[in-house]
Amino acid sequence: MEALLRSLHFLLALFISLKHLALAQEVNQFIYHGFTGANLSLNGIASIHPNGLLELTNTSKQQIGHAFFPFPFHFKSSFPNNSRSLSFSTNFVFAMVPETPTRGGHGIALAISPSTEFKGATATQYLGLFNSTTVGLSSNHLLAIELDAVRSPEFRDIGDNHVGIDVNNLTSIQSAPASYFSKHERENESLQLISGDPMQVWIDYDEMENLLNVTLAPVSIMKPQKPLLSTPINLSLVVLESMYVGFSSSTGSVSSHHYILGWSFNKSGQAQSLDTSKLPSLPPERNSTNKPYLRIMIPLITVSVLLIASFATMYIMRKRYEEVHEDWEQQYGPQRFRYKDLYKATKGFKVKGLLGYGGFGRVYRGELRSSKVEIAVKKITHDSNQGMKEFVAEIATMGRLRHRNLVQLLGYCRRKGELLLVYDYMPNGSLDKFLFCKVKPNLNWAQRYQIIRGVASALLYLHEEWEQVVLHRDVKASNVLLDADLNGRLGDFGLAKFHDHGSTPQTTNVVGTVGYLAPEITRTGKSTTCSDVFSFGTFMLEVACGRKPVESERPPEEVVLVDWVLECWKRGAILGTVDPRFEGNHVEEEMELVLKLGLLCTHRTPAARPSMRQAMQYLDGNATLPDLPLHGAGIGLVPVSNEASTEHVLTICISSDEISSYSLSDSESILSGR
Ligand SMILES: *[C@@H]1O[C@H](CO)[C@@H](O)[C@H](O)[C@H]1NC(C)=O
Ligand SMILES: *[C@@H]1O[C@H](CO)[C@@H](O)[C@H](O)[C@H]1NC(C)=O
Ligand SMILES: *[C@@H]1O[C@H](CO)[C@@H](O)[C@H](O)[C@H]1NC(C)=O
Ligand SMILES: *[C@@H]1O[C@H](CO)[C@@H](O)[C@H](O)[C@H]1NC(C)=O
Ligand SMILES: *[C@@H]1O[C@H](CO)[C@@H](O)[C@H](O)[C@H]1NC(C)=O
Ligand SMILES: *[C@@H]1O[C@H](CO)[C@@H](O)[C@H](O)[C@H]1NC(C)=O
Ligand SMILES: *[C@@H]1O[C@H](CO)[C@@H](O)[C@H](O)[C@H]1NC(C)=O
Ligand SMILES: *[C@@H]1O[C@H](CO)[C@@H](O)[C@H](O)[C@H]1NC(C)=O
Ligand SMILES: *[C@@H]1O[C@H](CO)[C@@H](O)[C@H](O)[C@H]1NC(C)=O
Ligand SMILES: *[C@@H]1O[C@H](CO)[C@@H](O)[C@H](O)[C@H]1NC(C)=O
Ligand SMILES: *[C@@H]1O[C@H](CO)[C@@H](O)[C@H](O)[C@H]1NC(C)=O
Ligand SMILES: CC(=O)N[C@H]1CO[C@H](CO)[C@@H](O)[C@@H]1O
Repeated sequence: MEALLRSLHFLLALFISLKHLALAQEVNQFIYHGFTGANLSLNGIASIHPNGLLELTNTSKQQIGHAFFPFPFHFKSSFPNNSRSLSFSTNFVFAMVPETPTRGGHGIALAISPSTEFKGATATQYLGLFNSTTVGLSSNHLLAIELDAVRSPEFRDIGDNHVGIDVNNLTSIQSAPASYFSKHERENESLQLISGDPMQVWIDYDEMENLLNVTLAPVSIMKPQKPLLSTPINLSLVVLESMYVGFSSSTGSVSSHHYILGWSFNKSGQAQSLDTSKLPSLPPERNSTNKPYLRIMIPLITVSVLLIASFATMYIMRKRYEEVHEDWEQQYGPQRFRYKDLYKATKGFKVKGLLGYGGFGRVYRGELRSSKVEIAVKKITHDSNQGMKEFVAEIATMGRLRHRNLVQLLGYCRRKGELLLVYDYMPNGSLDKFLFCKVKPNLNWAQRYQIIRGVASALLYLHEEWEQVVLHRDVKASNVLLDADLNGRLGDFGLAKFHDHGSTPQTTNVVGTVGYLAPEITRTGKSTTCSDVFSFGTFMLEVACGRKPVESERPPEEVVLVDWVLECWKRGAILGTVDPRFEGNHVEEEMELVLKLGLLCTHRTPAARPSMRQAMQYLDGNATLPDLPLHGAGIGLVPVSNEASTEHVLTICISSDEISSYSLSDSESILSGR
């Protein structure tokens, strides 16, 4: 019984060993679509995912991963007649998913080696195959096909994205940049090893040809006709009889996930093609379109870009709408406009809305969004804060002035280096355009007389009817604006004062406009109601005669309007100065009144000028113009002459081209009343 059992046991053992022998002899080919349950010899950090994906390395630094087929293959047949003994064929699908999109390493090598153990092998550029002492030794008996993603100068790497054939040594006997020959394009298409996309490699060696071919292609492409590398090599000088095949991979200071998805090997013929549909998929977040950093980074980047953009917008908006506020301004709160509102009202101070270049700045047309009120915004640039407090106080005062012949000042706004004044919008623009530009229609006498009276009543209001005396300082046709009903409205009041403080006036103490300036201002530098009356006189003559106070292109005796009217009046021909555009359609009495009042107002002696109340009365016909001889009417501007008695001569220097110097002659013009 015991003998029987023993013999049975023996038979069983024999059977098993025979089976093993048969198995060992059979194994000269294999094919894996994924490695689930595969009996691979794994080393280092290599592992097989549950879905069959073989991960040689993860992104841990300075690591090695080995995965070898557990049984050796016979490379040198003991039967010399076996011509295929050295030939082999293999193909596999790999993927390198770098830790950051552009940096990964070091690479994967398919190795044919006498052992599955690589004693002392190091990571990084040694790919887990050698170390610095073993590299290059012919005793290694090692053939490797490297897929190298890092350039190692010591091994004369051609770049950081190449395929090479290594024999015992990491200095490749041949290498080429990762690429494949495209049948359609009939040219080489380059590939990025660390793109994260699966790629296929075919390695074929034919002992008879003595050629080792390496071919690379994206996984979706059939095997290209032309190999990437085709290297003559006599493997019998390299390999031993029994050799293992497998993969070695390493990471360095840069790392990638190195994956093998499928592998086919054949020692006795052409390796079967892999069925790419049967391959395991890469970890979802790690395939090319859904890289982990992208999954996190894309929303992160999007959010940060949005944040930055909104902060930038807010910053730009804040910058754009930035204002200057000071504590002392709080009392003027109601008159303060927000810059943002003015910016929007004028559509960003577009050139299209530019109404003109006023006395001290540009004037823009706009419409307040909230109230739909049409406004004109005057932008005054100034470079100092000096006098700003006083000026704003004055503006606040001006804002309280109410008269139908004044352009209403609605408020102000302050920015760095900029002051904005907000006025009612006057649709018909300034009077000088009507008087001197032929584009605007002519104004008839009734309209002009109405305008003169309007301006006179505004000045009367400023001088006498308001709680304080307000000097305009710059009465002239271009400062008279016309509303929709062509009523004259005096604008820009009080601004001359600002001129005093800020910006860069050409004359520091003389304020006003040449031709409208009362002579005493040039002596004293002081404005008075009388000097406003003088300017008003000039303005009246301007409107009646339809010409500017100084027109240098006219005959010498006509250059200065006041003098010309005066001379004509002396000759009894005052109506000869009337604007020819009336074509005689004017009321002679009114015209004469305006011209004479103009002369009276421009009298050289301030005291001889009427007050605005008197002027108003004359214009309303409530009082008769004094029929007195006028002494020194007119500013008497005549070209400088040597005969003029110097003690009474005052020279104003004006930076104007034609008229650079005038003297105020003291010649007493005796006007005989008529
Ligand atoms: C890589 O794999 C090794 C071994 O499985 C593990 O210890 C390590 O934590 C992994 N590293 C990363 C970054 O996943
Ligand atoms: C796996 O391979 C080893 C040799 O590396 C062998 O000893 C073991 O029996 C094999 N296991 C199976 C299940 O094939
Ligand atoms: C090679 O020789 C062995 C024995 O010498 C023989 O069994 C085998 O059939 C031969 N193979 C071929 C391909 O000729
Ligand atoms: C390289 O590996 C060999 C074999 O294990 C070992 O003898 C040698 O010391 C190693 N060299 C270095 C530099 O690690
Ligand atoms: C490795 O190959 C290169 C190039 O053929 C050679 O210069 C170098 O000496 C080799 N290394 C060793 C250790 O033989
Ligand atoms: C394609 O690449 C191979 C190997 O690098 C090279 O020999 C061949 O000339 C290239 N062909 C073209 C069309 O660039
Ligand atoms: C290697 O490539 C060359 C050139 O394309 C070809 O002639 C040869 O048959 C190939 N050899 C193998 C084993 O694929
Ligand atoms: C390869 O090398 C072996 C040994 O040196 C030699 O016998 C054989 O003829 C060589 N093969 C070729 C194709 O040169
Ligand atoms: C190996 O090659 C033989 C002969 O071409 C073929 O019949 C067999 O299917 C191949 N096996 C594999 C796994 O490639
Ligand atoms: C990425 O992974 C998902 C899920 O596994 C898969 O559906 C998709 O096809 C993969 N994309 C690529 C380009 O591999
Ligand atoms: C002029 O007289 C009219 C009526 O006599 C009067 O209504 C008006 O107020 C007077 N104007 C002035 C400025 O006194
Ligand atoms: C003469 C002139 O241009 N009058 C215009 C003044 O403004 C109003 C309102 O815009 C226009 O209707 C007039 O034609």
